[in-house]
Amino acid sequence: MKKSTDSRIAQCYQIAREVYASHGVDTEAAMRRLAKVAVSLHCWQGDDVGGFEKSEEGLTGGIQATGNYPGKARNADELRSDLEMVYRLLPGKHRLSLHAIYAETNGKRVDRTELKPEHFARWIDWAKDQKLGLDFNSTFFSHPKSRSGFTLAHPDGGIRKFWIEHGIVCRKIGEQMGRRLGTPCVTNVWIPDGYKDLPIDRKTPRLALRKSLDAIFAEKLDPRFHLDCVEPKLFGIGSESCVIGSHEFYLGYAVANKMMLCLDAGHYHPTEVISDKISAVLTFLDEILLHVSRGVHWDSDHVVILSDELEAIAAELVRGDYLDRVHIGLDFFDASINRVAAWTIGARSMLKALLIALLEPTPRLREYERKEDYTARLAMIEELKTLPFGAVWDYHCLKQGAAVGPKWLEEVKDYEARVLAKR
Ligand code: RNT
Ligand code: ZN
Repeated sequence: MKKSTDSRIAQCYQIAREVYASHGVDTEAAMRRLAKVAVSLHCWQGDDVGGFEKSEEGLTGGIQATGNYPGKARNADELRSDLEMVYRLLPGKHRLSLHAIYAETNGKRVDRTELKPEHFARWIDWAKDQKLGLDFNSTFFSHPKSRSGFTLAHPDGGIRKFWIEHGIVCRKIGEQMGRRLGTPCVTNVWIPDGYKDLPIDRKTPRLALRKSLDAIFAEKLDPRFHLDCVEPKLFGIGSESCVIGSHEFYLGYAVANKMMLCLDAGHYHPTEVISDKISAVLTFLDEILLHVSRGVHWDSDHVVILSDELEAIAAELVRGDYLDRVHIGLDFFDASINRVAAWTIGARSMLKALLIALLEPTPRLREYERKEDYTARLAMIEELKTLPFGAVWDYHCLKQGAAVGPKWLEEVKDYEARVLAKR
């Protein structure tokens, strides 16, 4: 049975290969390139951005994971087990993005300013064992000292100092991750600071944020091990009128300080898209991070699907030859469906979008554009959509030893019955 399915996949692929070849596209080269792309999975989909701190604080910071699907990971071992399941279902070798609240402190209360690389030793050992690279995020929310909704831009110098120290220790942790794993760790800073209603003074908190960031990033770290990144946002729940770390703020900061900017697909106006921003910001920045997400009305964090915008993002990365300058991370959290499936759907969609982009006969489209033949450009973009991309995707998954087609869902359902349902 397995054998005949495999040979059917191979047959379909042979036909698809010829179809793409007739458009001047080398499917083998596309699959080779895709196999080298690492997507950084976000650990926080596995437990609704809960983390393992012993605190009653709950999730704050203007983000929300809605739903109460059973089986969420309750500790790091469960989270790692869930992640192993996801990685098995994906073609290629990928990364993991951790948040500071996922520290393992042996049951001890360790405040955010006291965190050290040793609190991530088990994560690092595991990543080494699994051959995964790690990325990191400081956690500026879900903490008593962020209750007012302000952290690095807080009017109180003492509170700002606390969060500055947190930012500093997180860079040290990220640097250790990079050193130990031999691949640079991107440490991302996102803060929730903002006002629900119209502020009188937008200037003072922005100046304060700039100073706080300068203090966090004062020490230069070796880019072979560690890369700094800042993430802007338009609004959050409870910060609808003004977010201090806005797009313009951080774009300016990243350019001025030669560091990475994170573009989160859910952090802009509803018709504003990050696919258009990639080439703009990469004109001035060496590297960027993406938080691939999906905004739906007020929510910025729905599970990623193969949407027009996802295809557009991937197309930009390929057309602009940006794959080596863009770190692809995922950022969504849905507690209303099986969490392992949510990760898998999002990550596989990202990889599919990249494969579609890699299978594009870009030189031909470019030629139409150069000749101002916009009729042919639009016509071909539409024709390409129905080429047999699925046959190449299936074959790629087969060759990479990943689940083919919806088979992964059976594996997740089985894992759910065996493991998740017993939590
Ligand atoms: C919030 C940001 C941020 C978070 C994670 C949990 O709007 O997108 O990246 O989602 O840090
Ligand atoms: Zn994000």
